[in-house]
Amino acid sequence: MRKALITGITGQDGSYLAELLLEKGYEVHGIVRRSSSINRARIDHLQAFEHGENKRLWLHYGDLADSVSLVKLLYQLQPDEIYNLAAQSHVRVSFDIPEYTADITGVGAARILEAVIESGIGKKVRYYQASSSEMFGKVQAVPQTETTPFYPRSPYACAKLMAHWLTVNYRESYNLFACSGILFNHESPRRGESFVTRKITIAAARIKAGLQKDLFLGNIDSKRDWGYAKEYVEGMWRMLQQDEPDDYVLATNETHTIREFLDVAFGRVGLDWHDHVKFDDRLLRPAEVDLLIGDYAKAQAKLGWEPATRMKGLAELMVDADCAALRPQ
Ligand code: NDP
Ligand code: GDR
Repeated sequence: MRKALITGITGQDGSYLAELLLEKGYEVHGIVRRSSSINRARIDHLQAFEHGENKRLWLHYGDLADSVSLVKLLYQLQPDEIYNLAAQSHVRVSFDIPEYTADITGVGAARILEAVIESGIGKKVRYYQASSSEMFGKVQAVPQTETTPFYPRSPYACAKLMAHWLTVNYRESYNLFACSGILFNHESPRRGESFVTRKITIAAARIKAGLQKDLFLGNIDSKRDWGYAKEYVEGMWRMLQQDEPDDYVLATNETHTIREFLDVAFGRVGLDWHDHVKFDDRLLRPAEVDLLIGDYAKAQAKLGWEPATRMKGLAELMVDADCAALRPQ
């Protein structure tokens, strides 16, 4: 039975990836952080795998800030695959806590890569790094590919760039099977509630239900390439099944403004967003990423991966899920 370790298993992508790997028959281990209240809602439905004779899901306390616990865990588990999804992943917040973001999102990758080497599993393990289209930042070319120059525009993007280059560097220095997935925005009903898509779909559902009146947003003119998270974790897995490690863009090759996302989301519940959306300048970023659109041709050719869900279908399925969650069970 193949064994995988996921950092960030309690996050959006971690939960979908855990599901996928369990379906594929893996033994799955996840690192969870200690917090004062339990924060495992996204993986609660997998509890059946945590108990009984067929136990295949283990959760371990740990933190990307704690090197020794990482080395110990890797040494004890000897995983076949590691997916490093943990991060302080909010771009706006990274301007408020840049040092912490650099430490977890950037240096965290150094800690886990070094733990791979120190624990002696470097020869057999396959490593996935969750890199981001935010690394492209200030537009240098469209659509963005694996060879488009990077120009990060936030402490988050700078930290992700460090993690990306460390992944490339450990691959070249130690012959590690290490891949960097440069993923464009991907969303789902499990998306964190402070990211713009989920903030919008929750608001559309609540306003329709009479529970909320207004929605405060920042810049609604930026353009994003939005895909469906459930499909993107399949791409992560495929990267680690290749003969050679490499870096890949996963995207939809479509871009839309936040205004367009608002049109679809509010339209789904028969509302006009212009009647409800208000501007709040506290939600602006000191530097913005104006336009992201990704070319996934390499992933299509080498991994056989392509997205099935585009912005419209995605916004609709998210609104439907948020409406359903408000109905009495
Ligand atoms: P989330 O913010 O939903 O999840 C982040 C995960 O990291 C959570 O499980 C969180 O734990 C964990 N985490 C945060 N800090 C630490 C720490 N110090 N030690 C251990 N774990 C920690 O992110 P997503 O699932 O959306 O994204 C997954 C990864 O992919 C992230 O690295 C993100 O930056 C990157 N990415 C995401 C994209 C997207 O559009 N979703 C696009 C490109 C890259 P807790 O639940 O306790 O907070
Ligand atoms: P992003 O996603 O920064 O692209 O990072 P987010 O949804 O936070 O912002 C997208 C765009 O929407 C604008 N915006 C707002 N954003 C938020 N969060 N809240 C608002 O109220 C709001 N109003 C307008 C933003 O300015 C921005 O232009 C996400 C994260 O998942 C990263 O971890 C990941 O690496 C990238 O996607 C790819």
